Amino acid sequence: MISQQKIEELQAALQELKAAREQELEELRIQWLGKKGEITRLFEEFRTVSPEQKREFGQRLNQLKTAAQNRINELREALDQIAGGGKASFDLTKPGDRMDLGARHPISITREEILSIFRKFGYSVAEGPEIEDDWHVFSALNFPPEHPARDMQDTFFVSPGGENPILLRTHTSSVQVRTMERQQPPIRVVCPGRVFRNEAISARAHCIFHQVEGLYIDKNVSFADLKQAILLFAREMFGPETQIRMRPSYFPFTEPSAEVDVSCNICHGKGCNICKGTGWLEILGCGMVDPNVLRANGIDPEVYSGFAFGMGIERIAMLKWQVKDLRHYFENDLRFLREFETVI
Ligand code: 2NM
Repeated sequence: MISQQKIEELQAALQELKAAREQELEELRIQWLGKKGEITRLFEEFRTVSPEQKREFGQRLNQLKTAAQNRINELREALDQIAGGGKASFDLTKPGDRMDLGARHPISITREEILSIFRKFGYSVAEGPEIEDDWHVFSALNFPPEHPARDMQDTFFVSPGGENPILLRTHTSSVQVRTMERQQPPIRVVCPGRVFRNEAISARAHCIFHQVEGLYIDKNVSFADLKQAILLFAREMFGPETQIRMRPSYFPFTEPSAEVDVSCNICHGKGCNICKGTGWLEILGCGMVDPNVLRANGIDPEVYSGFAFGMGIERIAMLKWQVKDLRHYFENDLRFLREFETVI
């Protein structure tokens, strides 16, 4: 005999049904709606119900059947959503989406090339802090107290004022000061890193850029040694035919000082728009380390001498790849970065 209670029990049980796989769902469907299923069996029993009860039980039974069908459909949809439950709802043979491949930044490529040339010459590589104090950036490098580089116009101060203000380094020479603090000559070191100058941003200047500076101190180091080191570097970097020329210059930390040009690797000296018709491109500054710098860093200038040089990585990279605007290096436009995908 079908009781109302039995139908209600089944209604409630419907809500508890769960299926984690397609096969479980099929078993539930057979159990509830199949030919030998629970509900089919109730419909058979229904035939024996007295005529006066038929109408009411018939209605309830039909409601139960519809609810069971709905519940099974609900479970099927849920299974389809979690990737089909054995029957994949997506095409497993479809090729994957292409992933964007990263490439090395031209500044990193150039820095590594510069460093590997100097490693070959026997230099070691040193790095140091970007946030520095006045001593390591200026005083130990023979910058007089009133030197304009110390001005707020040129230098970013973290905490200005006092004996030894904290600031962002304007060159990586500060790392060479730290090397001299730690180590007596012979010293052969190159220092790559980010430097900061309070400048208006343009095609040729940026307030953040990258440098490699070098320092060589030993007994009897001469200007001829400096010139040969720079010539060998230039030929490794820009090709064996490269010529250099030196023009007198001034830096607080070197005396004498020079600016170095390389022969234009585009027109080979004939004159083009890259070298502005001169046949020469400026690549770095250098000089013999001022005795005041050696003395300030505990090295006896009567015993030792040395040379130093500094170059901007952006500038070297611009010459190498004819990059016309420095801002490209900082904007991370993929169209620019992708040009270097195949370089390394
Ligand atoms: C330059 C040009 C000339 C330089 C000097 C020193 C140190 F620490 F020895 F004094 N480091 N780098 C130097 C000299 C840097 O950059 C254009």
